[in-house]
Amino acid sequence: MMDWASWQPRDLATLCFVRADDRILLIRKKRGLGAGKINGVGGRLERGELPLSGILREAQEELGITLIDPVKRGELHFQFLDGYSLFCTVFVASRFEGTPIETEEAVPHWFDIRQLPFGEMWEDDELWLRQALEGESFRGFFVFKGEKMVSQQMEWGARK
Ligand code: 8DG
Repeated sequence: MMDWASWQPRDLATLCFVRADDRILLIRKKRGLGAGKINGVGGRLERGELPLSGILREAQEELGITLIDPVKRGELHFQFLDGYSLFCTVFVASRFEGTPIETEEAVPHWFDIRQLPFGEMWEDDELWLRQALEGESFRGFFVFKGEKMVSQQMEWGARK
């Protein structure tokens, strides 16, 4: 059993899911943790960087877009059995400026929100992504062995 109360993450990260009507903007990640997978934009924070600044920077670096008013929806806690650990703040945004372009880090893809590509995403995403897009807030606690989720716990907050 994990003692999440005293858990300290090695790194901090962010994610943002851009929703426009019935579509969601995702990326195919070309490198880093989760390379090859489909995910929201995001990445690890730089030293001293706040989650909001980090997600704005990542959206710019990965897709060349400027997020407008991303709203925090969730917090993800990942413990990997090799010792690595990561805390991730999850945002949802409904507007952005610019046109998503392929970069060295990512390829943009739009998906219908009723057909999210969970088979190509991290395993935990199916537990919270639909709800996050509907405006629920959440905290997730996950243990991974490599890319395999070995335990999960979800906590739900108020619907906004
Ligand atoms: P790099 O320099 O290593 O290339 O990139 P980075 O920007 O420092 O970090 P990254 O490798 O892109 O950071 C990992 C991203 O993956 C970060 O946005 C958090 C995200 N991520 C996990 N685990 C999971 C997960 O289980 N589900 C989802 N949706 N995202 C995850 O690390």
